[in-house]
Amino acid sequence: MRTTLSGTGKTVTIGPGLPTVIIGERINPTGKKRLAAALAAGDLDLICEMAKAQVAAGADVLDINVGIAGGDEVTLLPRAVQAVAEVADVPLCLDTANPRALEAALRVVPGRPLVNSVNGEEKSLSAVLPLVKEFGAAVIGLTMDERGIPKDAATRLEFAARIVERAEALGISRNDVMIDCLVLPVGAEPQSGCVALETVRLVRERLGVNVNLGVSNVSFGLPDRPVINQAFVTAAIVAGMTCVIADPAGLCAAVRAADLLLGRDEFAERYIAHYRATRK
Ligand code: THG
Repeated sequence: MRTTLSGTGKTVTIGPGLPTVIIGERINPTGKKRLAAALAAGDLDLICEMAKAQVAAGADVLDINVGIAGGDEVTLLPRAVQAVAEVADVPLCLDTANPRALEAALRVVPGRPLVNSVNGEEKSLSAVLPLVKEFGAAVIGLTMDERGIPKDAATRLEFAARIVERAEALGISRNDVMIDCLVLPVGAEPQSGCVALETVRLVRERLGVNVNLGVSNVSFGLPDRPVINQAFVTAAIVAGMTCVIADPAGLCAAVRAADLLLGRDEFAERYIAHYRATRK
């Protein structure tokens, strides 16, 4: 179970026993007025600054989402990908629901990217997986379909199994499929943390694939979100999560500490390097 991604300079491997890979989530205009306005004006300076800041804060991979109301992602996503690749040498994660924008970005992205994402809906499977195959990328599969996110771990496992099966039928190795077990805000849905953790355990054990979560969603609407995210990321790593989508600024130290405690960071090398690189 090894997923290997590359950027212009760095190669990153995701897998059990390896340090947890952090995908920086900040290049995403959702809830960010200034970023949405910059993107609408075709200004890519802000996302380049966000890219550099996230790598400095510990991001191993950078997610790029440029979806704005009325925006043309087919033009904007490849431009954003090229701009970020000029200032950051890490692998990129192409975050779009638009298959034409995905294809345009796959044509220009350097190295081996991660596609974010495919889901269990037939329309998504048949549009996204052939592109993943054609461009030799890796892909995140969401445990949901057009009816939404199942409330229980067993049904989420069924969605995950279907995505892995469809990928393999097209010749995509299960090493290149990572399953996002999806976590809902615990403030609104009290069992959502437990269900996500149970899904992580089941998917790892039954399907033998890498597993990720967008952890910041768990704390949505609650005060002091970083402390909730830090507690949850530790629990998720123990449950078998091998990759996390998050803001590295608030989370990287907790990830490094968890990796250290779980024997994935010999002589505390990465923990100490992160401390030195980020202390004031
Ligand atoms: N799984 C996968 N991809 C994902 C997610 C996931 N992509 C999107 C999202 N979830 C992860 N990215 C974000 C981006 C922004 C925020 C949260 C998750 C966010 N935005 C604040 C808001 O909406 O209020 C604004 C914060 C700010 O200004 O800094 O919290 O789960 N595969």
